[in-house]
Amino acid sequence: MATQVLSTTLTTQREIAQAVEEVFASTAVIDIHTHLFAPRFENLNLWGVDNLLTYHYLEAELFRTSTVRPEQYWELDRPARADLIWKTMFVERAPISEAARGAVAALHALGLDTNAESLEPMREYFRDLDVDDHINRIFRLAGVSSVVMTNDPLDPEELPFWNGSHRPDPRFQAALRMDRILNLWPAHHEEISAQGYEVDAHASGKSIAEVRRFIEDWMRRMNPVYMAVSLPDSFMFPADDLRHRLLEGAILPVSKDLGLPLALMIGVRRQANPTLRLAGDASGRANLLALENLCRDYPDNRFLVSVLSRENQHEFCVYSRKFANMMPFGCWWFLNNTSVVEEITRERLEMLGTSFIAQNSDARVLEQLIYKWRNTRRTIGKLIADQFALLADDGRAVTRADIQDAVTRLFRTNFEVRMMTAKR
Ligand code: FIX
Ligand code: ZN
Repeated sequence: MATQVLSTTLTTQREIAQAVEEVFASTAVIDIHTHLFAPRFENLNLWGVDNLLTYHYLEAELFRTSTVRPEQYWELDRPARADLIWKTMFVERAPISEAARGAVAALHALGLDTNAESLEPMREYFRDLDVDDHINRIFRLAGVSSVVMTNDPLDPEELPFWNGSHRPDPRFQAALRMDRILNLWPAHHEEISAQGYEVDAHASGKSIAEVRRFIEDWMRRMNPVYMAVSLPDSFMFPADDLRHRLLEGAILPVSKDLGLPLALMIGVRRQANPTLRLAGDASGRANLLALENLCRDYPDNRFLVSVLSRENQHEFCVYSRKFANMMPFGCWWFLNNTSVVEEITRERLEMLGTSFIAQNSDARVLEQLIYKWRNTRRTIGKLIADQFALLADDGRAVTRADIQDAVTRLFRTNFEVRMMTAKR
């Protein structure tokens, strides 16, 4: 784009809104947290209409809409589950919830008939696709340049794909996820032993040092862009518990020494209703004193932080103002709905300017990138335009370059530059 255009002052609200829309449309984002997998992970790489419709957000809504009981639903194979969801939630009524509307937006963007009664024509469309081309097309449609996966070194389904050499796929970067280690040690420590590390049920003796060695080895294998853990609403730090010992003795030192951020995703109540499986998790208000203690006592560590409860968001902004070693990211999961994104992102723009990572998709199925990023551009675009219109009104000349700079920071460089290259 010509410098002249970039430096032209935008005076009216309409000019500003249009510039934001254009800048946003031409800026590819980095999606810093997803559950997508590169094609080399074979069946873990989820795409296509049956996966799209059996997304756990939709499954949770199905049980409110249909009389089918979870145990009956789980007996069905995936296409039958998708058929049931389509019939109940898309054919028999208008799919107006955010997740249902999202599936419509994704299918529509691919030119598929979203009023169809049967899924067969859609299945046929996906059957003929070349996966690699399809990924490139979806990334283009979604305006995404790369995504970060969620990679668990104790996940038995994922493990086989990390053996041996593999060519890195620049579209998919790794993130080393540690939920099983930090939240479920009693059930999973033997899997660490099975990989050749001397750990025990109480994380005593050599265990902590061995966890450190385990993580360092996996760092070399995965080359992750950050380490991550989701934490319950009851999370506290410091605490007299095993998680504290693992964090203090192994995870925080590795994160600091390797200059790799630790992502803390706080506030999930796992399996509030286990009969719903993946759809059975809920959220709870957390005590963010834990964050204050961590960020203050570990000033040389960098933290990426997302908080699940809406009720925590204002104090989360306040803490972000206190600690430059913390980078807030995204409107996570139950927050990723238009009304809540609007509310909390406006608050963040007002309190933090452009010093946060505005959104990630959390996509589990490839085509979800289309609707999740479409929603984000639509909702957050308006908020950015509002801030710039107020700025113009208050007497500062606003240019397209200012807008480009803000969008690039919020959706690319706050991660790419501030988080990834600060120390490495
Ligand atoms: O822990 C997480 O990373 C969560 O995002 C998931 O576990 C959750 O199931 C999800 O997909 C939310 O969007
Ligand atoms: Zn996630």
